Amino acid sequence: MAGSTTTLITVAPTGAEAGKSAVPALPVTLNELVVTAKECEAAGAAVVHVHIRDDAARPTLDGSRLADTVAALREGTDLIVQLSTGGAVTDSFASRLAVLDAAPDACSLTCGTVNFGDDVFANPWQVVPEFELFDLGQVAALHRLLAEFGPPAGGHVHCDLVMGVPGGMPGDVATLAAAVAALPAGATWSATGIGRTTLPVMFGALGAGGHLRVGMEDTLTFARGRPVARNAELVERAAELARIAQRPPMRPAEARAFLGIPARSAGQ
Ligand code: KMH
Ligand code: ZN
Repeated sequence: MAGSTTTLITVAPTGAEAGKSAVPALPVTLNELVVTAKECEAAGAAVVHVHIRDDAARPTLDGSRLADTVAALREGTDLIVQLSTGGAVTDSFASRLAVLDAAPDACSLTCGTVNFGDDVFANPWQVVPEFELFDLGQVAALHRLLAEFGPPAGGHVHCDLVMGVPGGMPGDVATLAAAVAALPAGATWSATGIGRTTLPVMFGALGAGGHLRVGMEDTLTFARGRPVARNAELVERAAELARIAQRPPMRPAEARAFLGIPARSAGQ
């Protein structure tokens, strides 16, 4: 498939792992999330990958909070709103599936179980895109999923390679190349490297024609000894590298067409 002339940038601003007390810059309230999303959109992001927190800043999959979050992000931005169905390692399968009821533009779907630091992120055989791949075995599971159930809603397969999780595939260029070579024909892909693998994965992805995910879900250190101050600075860096690669950031409307996500109707 012809390479893309622009770069899809996804921001994953919060995640389920970092704590607010340890990472004060982490957006955990709805207001903090919307402010962050606006800044990241201005910096070049087209998709926001969302995990939410409760009043005590703990991860939650509460249905009405999720619906309010989708509505507020749509009200405040043009970003594609992608809710996580991965949640936290402690969430039940039923509550992760119920995330779909909040009717976001997209959801993440991890294609297999992976060791996750000291925990296990369980994903037995399952539902919808974007396909999150933490390991090469999960690429094989994606082929199996598509063979059995056909393409997802919108007809387009877009994957996100999540690299460098302790227990998943390493975040290096050789592994990136192997994973990309194994993807289904016609699939598009983004990549993100956890922690110190952020930059090698970002440079590798841009060089290989892929797209980028950045954010404090994956990266809490901007440079050695320097914590991330704002999600938007990670998006700014990714956007700058994309421009240098002569594949400037995709805007949300273009990203919708690219991913097969319908344009928003009035009031959405
Ligand atoms: N928080 C991880 C256990 C996803 O969002 O879909 C799962 C995760 C994947 O972050
Ligand atoms: Zn996530």
